[in-house]
Amino acid sequence: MQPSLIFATNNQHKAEEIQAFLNGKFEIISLRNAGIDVEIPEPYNTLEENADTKATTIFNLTQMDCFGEDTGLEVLSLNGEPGVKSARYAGESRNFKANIDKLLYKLKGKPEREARFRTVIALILGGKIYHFEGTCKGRILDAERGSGGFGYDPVFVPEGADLSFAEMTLEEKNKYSHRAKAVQKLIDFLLNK
Ligand code: ITT
Repeated sequence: MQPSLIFATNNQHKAEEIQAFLNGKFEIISLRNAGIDVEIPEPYNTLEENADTKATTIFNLTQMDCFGEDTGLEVLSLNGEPGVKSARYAGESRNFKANIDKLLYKLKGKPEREARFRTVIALILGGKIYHFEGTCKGRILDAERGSGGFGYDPVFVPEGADLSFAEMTLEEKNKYSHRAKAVQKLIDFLLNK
């Protein structure tokens, strides 16, 4: 029998994406469904350390197998910004629209639009910690397109696609996405254990 895992996130969009990707084949329990209401800190300067903190916070509360993930958008011509600061790029209010406006302002007039999303998952299984990474290369648009998804999705077009992530269904986004790739590695690891 496969273990049930708690997903240490307060971001419902992430939980929905992963549920759509797993398509019922694997059980994960959201913090909401586990009845856990906790603010998870992410104070570090690397995705790895923040992912560890999310998983460890929930493990310490529940003693159950769990995973957390941290994701950043890394823009080449901005030296990897907003990166680990993606959620708070335009300030502590963590406002998606303000973050996009700041990004587009910084890229105004720049022809170089190359970027990638990077997700790091930290899994705690049997008290041990494991890491899985997924990346998705693409480019930043000049203006927002689409109303789906979350975060920077309206301004990101993945390599090999014409639509922005916000113009895609969850299933389409999962064909390209950093998060889906990291989750696939997590699943492969669990199935081969
Ligand atoms: P948890 O820590 O509770 O998981 P969070 O929203 O704080 O949720 P992150 O720190 O990993 O999660 O997110 C960083 C930000 O990066 C997030 O708020 C979005 O603005 C952006 N982001 C992450 N994944 C994204 C995706 O798939 N598409 C677009 N933007 C994304």
